Amino acid sequence: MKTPITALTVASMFICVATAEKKPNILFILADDMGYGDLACYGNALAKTPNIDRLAAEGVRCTDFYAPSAVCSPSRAGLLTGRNPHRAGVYNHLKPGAPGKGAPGHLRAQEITIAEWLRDKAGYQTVHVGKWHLGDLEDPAKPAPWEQGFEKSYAFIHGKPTSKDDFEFAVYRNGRPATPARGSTAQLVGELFAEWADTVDKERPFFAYLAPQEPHVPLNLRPKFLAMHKDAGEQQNYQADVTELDGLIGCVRTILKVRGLDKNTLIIFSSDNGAIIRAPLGYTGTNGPLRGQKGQFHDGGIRVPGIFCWPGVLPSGTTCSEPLTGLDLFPSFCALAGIEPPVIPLDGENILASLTGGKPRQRPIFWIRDWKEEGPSVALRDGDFKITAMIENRLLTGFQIYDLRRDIGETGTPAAGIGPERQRDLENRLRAAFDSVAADTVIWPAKGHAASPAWMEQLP
Ligand SMILES: [Ca+2]
Repeated sequence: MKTPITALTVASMFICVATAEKKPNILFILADDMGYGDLACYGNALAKTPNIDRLAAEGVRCTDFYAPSAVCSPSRAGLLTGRNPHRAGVYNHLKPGAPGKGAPGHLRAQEITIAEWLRDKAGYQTVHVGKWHLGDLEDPAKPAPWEQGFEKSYAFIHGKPTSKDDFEFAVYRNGRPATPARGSTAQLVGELFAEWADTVDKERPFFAYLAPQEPHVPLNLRPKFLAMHKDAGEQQNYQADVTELDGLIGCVRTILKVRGLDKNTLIIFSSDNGAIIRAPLGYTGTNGPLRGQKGQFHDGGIRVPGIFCWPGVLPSGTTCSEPLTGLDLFPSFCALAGIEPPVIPLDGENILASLTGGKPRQRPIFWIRDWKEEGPSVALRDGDFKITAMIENRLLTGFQIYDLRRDIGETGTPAAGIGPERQRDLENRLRAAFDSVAADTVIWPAKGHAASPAWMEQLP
């Protein structure tokens, strides 16, 4: 599968970008709770995911791609801002509620999203379709996608099942109030994206952010997809959902092709966090060889599929093993659009050259996990190593170091032999990353769920 990377490959990519008559279109598809091992192209023998596999076969499949957080809301805040989610004031999953009653945290109006930056600095058309989860859509005090740089937004709230294979939705087409819709989220995202694509101005580049909710529970139980997985045992329901999501990727590529929008278009596919694997609760996602699951700092919570497909520009059928993160999308998209990123603390880097092995990512990747119940903790990936620690009274304790190249499953104390110097170096890098983000963390004036970081509440 691995194709040798040559300097020519990297050089030609930049020449293509630099000489493109038009800035490239960017289409970002984000699955919800999809695990590292859920796709055929990531080793799942039961998965039927031909469209995503084709995306990987025609592009770069990343083996060490990380979500900005182990749960939805902070991950999405990081993906859209290029900043550690704490800098953007989103520490944890945001609970909805009536206006004024939900979690006080949200993506603040003053945060710069990649959508508004591409729209304002590079003239992009911007569209969002699907889940938002960065502030209650019902609450006018919290900026909605159409107030965060998306010229067009079809945001929805996933409601109750109306039948075994049908769900009801409230869809906010470019604003409030919402209108009802039914189906699966993959189906709905496809239909709404097609509706938008009919209105697209072909003279302007576009940035599209599609956020279906498969394979997050509740799972769709559509007979057609269940029948395709009748031999999958306890994975039947889950893999049926994954296959339905896979159909959306095929549908979206057809929509682009039919309308002549497929050329000069980079497609990125990823997930907001790892899979839940607690089979007794009916979830049968898999994180492949990784330890742990959604919500955790073992790689099963944060390492996710990451595919970059741009035929003719990025090499096809290659893998990239450089540690990369969704925080990198913002600065990378800026480079593609030929603009500078905003002069604010960004935690992402332009990884276009890293995708083809041309240049390693420079800084370590850092996460804060802010669950009060289990105690706040931090993690950092630096080269082959990952270091984790608990936060107690704002000090880091209980360091664990893993050598992920030799021990992908984080099975024990594999970093034995690392040497005291490298160990101290990793601890210092972890402290420095924590101090940088802690000094820049947003605190909400209102109290309530996710109103302030758990590690800050430990202080007297
Ligand atoms: Ca999620």
